[in-house]
Amino acid sequence: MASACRLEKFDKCRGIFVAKKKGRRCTVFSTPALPKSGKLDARTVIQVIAHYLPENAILADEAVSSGYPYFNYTVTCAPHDYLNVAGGAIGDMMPVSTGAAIACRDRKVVCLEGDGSAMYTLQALWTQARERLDVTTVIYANRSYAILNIELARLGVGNPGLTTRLLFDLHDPTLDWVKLAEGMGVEAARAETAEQFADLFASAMKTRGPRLIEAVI
Ligand SMILES: Cc1ncc(C[n+]2csc(CCOP(=O)(O)OP(=O)(O)O)c2C)c(N)n1
Ligand SMILES: [Mg+2]
Repeated sequence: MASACRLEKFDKCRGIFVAKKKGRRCTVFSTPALPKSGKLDARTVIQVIAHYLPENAILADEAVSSGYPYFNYTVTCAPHDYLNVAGGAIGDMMPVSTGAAIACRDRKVVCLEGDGSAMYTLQALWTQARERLDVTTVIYANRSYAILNIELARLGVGNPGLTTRLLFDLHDPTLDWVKLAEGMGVEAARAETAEQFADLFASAMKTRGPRLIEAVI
């Protein structure tokens, strides 16, 4: 923090410090901690992202059922813009990230993408490679349309049959996101632990250009 900045109070509601700099009110952001556990899940993915996200990044969120921890874990992270899917739509955020990176060439774009949603618009990766766009895509590879199982439970379907369960399953064959991305000219790698994901994400934030990380959760 610059010496001219004087701390006033901690805003518990927003999780940020409020300070005064040259007589004007400003906020002070603190880098969120990295996760302690080696397990990779929706929570540890966003903890890593919140830790390394650079200031002024654009974060496009189509993490679907994995998206809920974003709001808890990013309150104190570097200020950024947040784009979210309009209700009921699917597959928006890979093209939205591509457009954001074209519009704002000097800003890092991070796309949080469910594996099922990604299948609707994965050709955006080819455009990102062709245009050398600075987009890091994180695929939440839960091998499922997980949200639809949640919706089914909300409808009171306690024990769906095998045929119904298979409709929401994305195994057999398992999608290989590393190969899919590499096949379109985008550098890619797979993470199965929080440490692996942290290394890959940190490296993606340090370098420019399209990257994809398949986070197996
Ligand atoms: C055109 C269209 N088809 C189907 C749906 C229904 N739908 C909503 S979310 C979703 C699956 C999302 O799967 P994924 O991106 O893997 O996220 P997860 O549920 O696993 O978190 C589907 C099929 C939709 N919204 N729009
Ligand atoms: Mg999924």
